[in-house]
Amino acid sequence: MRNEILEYFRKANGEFVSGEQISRDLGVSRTAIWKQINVLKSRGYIFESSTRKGYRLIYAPNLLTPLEIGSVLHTDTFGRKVVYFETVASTNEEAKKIAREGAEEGTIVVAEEQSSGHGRLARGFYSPFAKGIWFSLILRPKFFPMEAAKCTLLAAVGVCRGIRRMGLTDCGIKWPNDILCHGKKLVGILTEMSASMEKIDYIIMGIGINTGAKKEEFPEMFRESATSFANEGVEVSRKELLAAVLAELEAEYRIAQTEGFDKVLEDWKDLSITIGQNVRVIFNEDSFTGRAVGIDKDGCLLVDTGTEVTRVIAGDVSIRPADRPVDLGR
Ligand code: BT5
Repeated sequence: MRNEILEYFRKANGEFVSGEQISRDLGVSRTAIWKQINVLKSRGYIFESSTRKGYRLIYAPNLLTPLEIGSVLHTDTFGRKVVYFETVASTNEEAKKIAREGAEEGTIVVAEEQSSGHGRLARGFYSPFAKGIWFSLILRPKFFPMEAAKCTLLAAVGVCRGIRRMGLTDCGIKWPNDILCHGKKLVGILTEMSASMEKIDYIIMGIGINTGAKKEEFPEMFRESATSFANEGVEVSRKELLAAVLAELEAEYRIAQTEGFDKVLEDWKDLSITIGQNVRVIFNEDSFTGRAVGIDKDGCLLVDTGTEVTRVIAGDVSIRPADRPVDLGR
């Protein structure tokens, strides 16, 4: 009911709405409405009230509460269930916990801030309060575990499309699943899975999108290699961005579930900034250079070294433009 009440106020566009009118339309008592408005107030919403005219919404907080997300969401299942934290160690860890307890597909864990957000190989992921979208999506796909790696590519396609829709049209995917804008990292994605030999139990898609952090706020270690919507000069509503990303992810996931991954791989190539680039592939202490010429049906990067085409499997390797020194941030 709280969502419906909020919807009322949103439609009223800052004008007064009478409590009597809402209670009539929603078929609940005025006391019930009053109680819900008090809950909203306790969560940071500010109302002006007038005995004659009713209530007027003056301020809605810029947070990713289930209420706020619900008010702009246009998906069937993704994001319909939200587990919300103001602060949490890592949304991926929480998502794993609830997935083990049976949380259903499409559930998301969202936090305003992560104290131990992480990437691959236990690398940290900077996730300051309300300056980005830090969330994890739980999936229970029907395809085989060997297909799961391609979910990483699927995630990048959905996120990249959602971001472009919200105005950052210059972003693209760096293989396998970082999203860059003007050569700098805007998004990190960490996909984790629990599966037996023949069946996937769950997949967690952990996604971090920088929205509000300015260059000087990023930790020095990757200040030069990170970016955000704010840095790129694009103002964005976090909840609208999350809704757009979830809608694109849901659409792409549906295609993968019904038709397989061919279309996803095509979409990935269309959004890729890696293909056609001269890259350096780095694993452990070793590296080689070549031209990224495509990805194969398993999502592996194909790198033409001049003498052969090498198939690079995502995991512990990292790639960067071939002309960049090796010790720069990823
Ligand atoms: C990633 O790892 O980029 C995947 C990050 C996934 C984060 C999400 S947020 C929600 C969910 N909960 C989690 O705990 N994780 C997921 P990797 O490819 O290993 O890159 C990590 C590297 O990116 C770091 O070593 C830094 O150099 C850089 N980095 C850290 N924070 C960043 C940020 N906010 N923006 C851009 N670069 C960052």
